[in-house]
Amino acid sequence: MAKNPKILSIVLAGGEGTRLMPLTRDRAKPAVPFGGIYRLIDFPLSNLVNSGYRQIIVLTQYKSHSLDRHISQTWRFSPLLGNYVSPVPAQQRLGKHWYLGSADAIYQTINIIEDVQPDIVVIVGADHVYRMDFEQMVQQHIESGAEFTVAGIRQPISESDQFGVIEVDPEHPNMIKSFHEKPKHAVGLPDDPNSILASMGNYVANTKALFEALAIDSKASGTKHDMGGDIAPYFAARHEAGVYDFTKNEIPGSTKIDRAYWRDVGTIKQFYDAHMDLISPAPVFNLYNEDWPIYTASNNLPPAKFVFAGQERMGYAVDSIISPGVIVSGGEIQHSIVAPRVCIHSWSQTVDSVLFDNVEVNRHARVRRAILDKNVVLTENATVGFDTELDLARGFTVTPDGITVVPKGTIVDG
Ligand code: ADQ
Repeated sequence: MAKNPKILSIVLAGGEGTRLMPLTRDRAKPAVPFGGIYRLIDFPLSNLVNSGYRQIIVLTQYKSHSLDRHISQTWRFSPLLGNYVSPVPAQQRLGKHWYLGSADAIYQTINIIEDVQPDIVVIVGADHVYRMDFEQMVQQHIESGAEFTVAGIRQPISESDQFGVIEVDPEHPNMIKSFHEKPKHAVGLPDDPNSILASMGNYVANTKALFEALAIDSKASGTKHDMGGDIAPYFAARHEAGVYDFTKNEIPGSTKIDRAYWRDVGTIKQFYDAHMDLISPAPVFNLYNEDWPIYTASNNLPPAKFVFAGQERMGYAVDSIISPGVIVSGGEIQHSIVAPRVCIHSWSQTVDSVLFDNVEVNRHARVRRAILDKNVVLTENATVGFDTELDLARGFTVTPDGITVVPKGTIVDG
């Protein structure tokens, strides 16, 4: 390995995100808005950039228009220094089909990777909320001599069917003994039988070994051409896979509370809960850490404004995140995340909710425990989140935990 290895980062951004429907009806999952002003992809991209990795390709596929637009408008570097974030749409380079899985996505992009000639590739998913310094993982990868390293974090054993489950080699604690993708049954950790060590879907690989693995996988039968399902187990079986313990990752400016925070936001419930994490008084995930900023589009909007906070009407927000361009005029917002350009009118109530861009809550309307997608309008006296039967009858999604999701552009009548 060269002393200063050349590193290319690859963001896997082609997932369909079916479990986030209807938020992914018109947009790729990595383009789903998060935390008022961000898109999900801003988290992995900020992590890479803050780690010092600025040669990045983003593999896109489904409904990638708003994702491509966001990347090209927001993630532009001066080409002078050779830095770039390039969206790469599905290539159909090796046949007239879309990517079969995340490994196939990389395999079909090999010519683009070869042009860069990296020694090491850093491969990250695009749908998690966390901070991570990938440089620390790369260092361990190089020192361990592994060909492929997987980042791991403990998760409850009850969720083992949602993750790649890592069994560590007891004699070599930095190496993986076996890797099983989303097993129905898993064995708990020796020191904590209720937990497993889950793959975070982030990998560091030596390019040459990865290309060999992808070539073998492309010809194999019974493969899903998936990084977690096929490539990680391939390296584990050859005793060439390392594991990086995410809890060791030190982020400048992070506190004990928000260190090792990692959330998969693949379902509506997880997406909603991760939002609520942002507004807890001592935040479990601190957006205000200026030593490790999360970057996004600067939108040139005016500041948020609050008017009519008299006794008769209450124009206020508490325990909430309020974005630029919002007008709160005589209505209440409690424990909610409010995106840019939202308009809250008199005598309305917004509680425990997530409002996307340009939502309008008109007079006397009430919303609780709901996610309102872009451009949703609640007309006067409309309610959302109070009557499950009514919400379902109106075509909204209601999760088993009672979170109502109103699709983009819906006019909800009172
Ligand atoms: P999943 O997230 O279920 O599990 P997958 O659906 O392959 O796996 O998504 C992984 C990443 O790849 C996502 O960022 C997704 O957007 C992207 N992706 C999926 N298909 C793609 C394609 N065809 N082209 C481009 N990008 C694509 C994975 C791992 C598990 C691990 C969990 C952690 O497989 O082992 O535990 O992530 O959440």
